[in-house]
Amino acid sequence: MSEALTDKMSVPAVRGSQQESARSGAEARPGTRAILPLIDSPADLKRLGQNELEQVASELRQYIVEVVSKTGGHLAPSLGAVELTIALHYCFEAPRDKIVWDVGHQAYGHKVITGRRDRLPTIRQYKGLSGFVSPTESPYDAFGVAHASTSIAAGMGMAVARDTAGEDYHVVTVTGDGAMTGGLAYEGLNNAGHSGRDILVILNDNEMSISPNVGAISTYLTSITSSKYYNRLKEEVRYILKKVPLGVPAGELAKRMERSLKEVVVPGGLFQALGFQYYGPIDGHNLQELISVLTNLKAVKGPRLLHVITKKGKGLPYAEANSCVYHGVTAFDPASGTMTASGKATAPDYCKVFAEALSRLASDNERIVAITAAMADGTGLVKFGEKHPTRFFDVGIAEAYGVTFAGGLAISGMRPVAAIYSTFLQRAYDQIIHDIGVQCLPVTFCLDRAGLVGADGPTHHGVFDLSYLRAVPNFVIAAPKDGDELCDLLKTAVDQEVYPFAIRYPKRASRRFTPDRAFRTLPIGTWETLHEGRDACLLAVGSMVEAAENVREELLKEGIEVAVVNCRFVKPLDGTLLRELAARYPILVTLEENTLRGGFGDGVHEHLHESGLETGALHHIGLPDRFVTHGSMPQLLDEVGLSPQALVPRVRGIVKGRA
Ligand SMILES: Cc1ncc(C[n+]2csc(CCOP(=O)(O)OP(=O)(O)O)c2C)c(N)n1
Repeated sequence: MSEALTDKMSVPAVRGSQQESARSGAEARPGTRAILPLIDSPADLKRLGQNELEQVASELRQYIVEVVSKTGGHLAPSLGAVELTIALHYCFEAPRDKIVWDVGHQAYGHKVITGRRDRLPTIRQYKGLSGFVSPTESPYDAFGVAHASTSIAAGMGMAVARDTAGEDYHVVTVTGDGAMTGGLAYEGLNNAGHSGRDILVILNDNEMSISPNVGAISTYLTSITSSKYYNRLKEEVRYILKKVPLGVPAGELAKRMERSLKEVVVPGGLFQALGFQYYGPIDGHNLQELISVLTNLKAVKGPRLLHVITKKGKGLPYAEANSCVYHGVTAFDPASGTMTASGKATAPDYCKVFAEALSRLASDNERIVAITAAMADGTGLVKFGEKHPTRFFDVGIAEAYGVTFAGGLAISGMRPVAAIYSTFLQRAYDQIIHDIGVQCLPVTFCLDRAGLVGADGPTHHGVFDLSYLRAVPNFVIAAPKDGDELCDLLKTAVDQEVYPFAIRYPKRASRRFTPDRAFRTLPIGTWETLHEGRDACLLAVGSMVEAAENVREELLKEGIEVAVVNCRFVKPLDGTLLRELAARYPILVTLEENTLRGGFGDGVHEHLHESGLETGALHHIGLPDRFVTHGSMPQLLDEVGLSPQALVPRVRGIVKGRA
């Protein structure tokens, strides 16, 4: 432990677990020395007694609140996992033992315990800690994660590698009940259960995905937690723990705990049928119980699943009451929970425009249905669900299923609109090709968070969709320059019955949105010349139209005249206009917030080349062939050369022949 860090931490008042647990009596008394500043690694935890561990839990929770109230980030998931995090690091020997998080947004406590306490205030900031879990950041981060439902698959890979090498470390996954709605989790359970390998899956069940969890699995888990088994176990464990305090090695405690756990295995449970020994459910905020059970489960062999019940947002009354809102937050006032407004937008976000437009279109067309994969809030579809409950489907964290489900709806005459973030649609690539593209089904895909997303970083940037969709025959791909055009594109998409149709837009203000305006149908494959020019023509897609107009303004001051074309259809592109522009302008510059590999610029190049036209004067601006880090949008745009201050000299250089 570092002796230098013994000062009492100043932290806001947060309800700690010990207040729930009269037994522990561990509430830090005023004047008590803080312990968290002494925890530099899990080894430091192992030297603590029960009361001190309870105090660490309380301080950890307060520290997370203190930091996230300033930085923003994922709050409620991490607060819910505090005791579980401490118990895991107390019982297991990470990094030798592998603790594999799922999604990783609940791992702020894990970061603090594993030597990153002082850097937590840099979380999600440029060059700071990642908001998720990444082996490049720490050896304690066993596997990189941010998309859901991967933990069991990754853990199984580690278990097989361990067995192959004849080693003997533990593999423990921490998998949320939301993550359990993803098919990949079941592929993992299926494989692990059959293999008989030693793996411990901890099901962190807080009954919440981001929104309340959905589907039969969620109902099944609730039926377990409300069953007599849970209550019996609770009583039994409490009884044993009362009699045998923590710290007693093996012996009586171990024997009695094991007997109790075996007795409460849910008969015929789903997990048992999949080859897992099921244990629990247990209270995920009772440290003593967690530590006792985990200690005992270390000695059990084979695939085991421990069902742990936690409360998302634990300790902060407003976050507990509204964990959906406090799942991910901007900076907020810790006393009241009031979040700081993130700037004054002149127009509503694209996601809000999309939701309003879809509701309007659905009122006129009963065949329109909306699909989300556990992102009802993020995609703006909550209101749609309230207005059209029978035409709204939250399929859980199941993007692949959602896409094929949309295919089934479309082939049966419905007009499905699947609203899925660009980054999460990557999960469904085979479904996009096999179930939608090949059959040319008129499914509308609305890809929110297209382009760079800022603080969530490389796992979440939506910068591949133009490339991965452009490769699929039959797809129409479009990107609006503003909110009004998003409405028009959406109308165009749902009114036609011929093609799969993808519309991508960023998480940003929509520039212009005119409520109650009549939507227009746009001719598919047409571009729009916004400004004529002389020296060059900027071919801009979506978010880059505004950037191109800004470049034009700036360069006009220097006597350089660049045209700006809104290339709202990336596929099919406007071949007639493109060939005309290629003949008219000495320089063409494509601009896109997508990787340059296989993106819009490549499409323009292919078209000119296939038309037998010269491509020498064609330049591309877009994202580089590397994963872009996390940070604020201005920082990231600057880093990749797409910020206004970077674009102006880049285009000037191209026009003047210096690029
Ligand atoms: C493939 C994928 N789709 C959607 C998301 C967005 N997402 C982030 S966290 C989350 C909910 C996860 O719920 P759970 O696993 O229960 O963890 P909890 O937040 O409740 O701790 C969702 C849907 C994601 N990370 N990955």
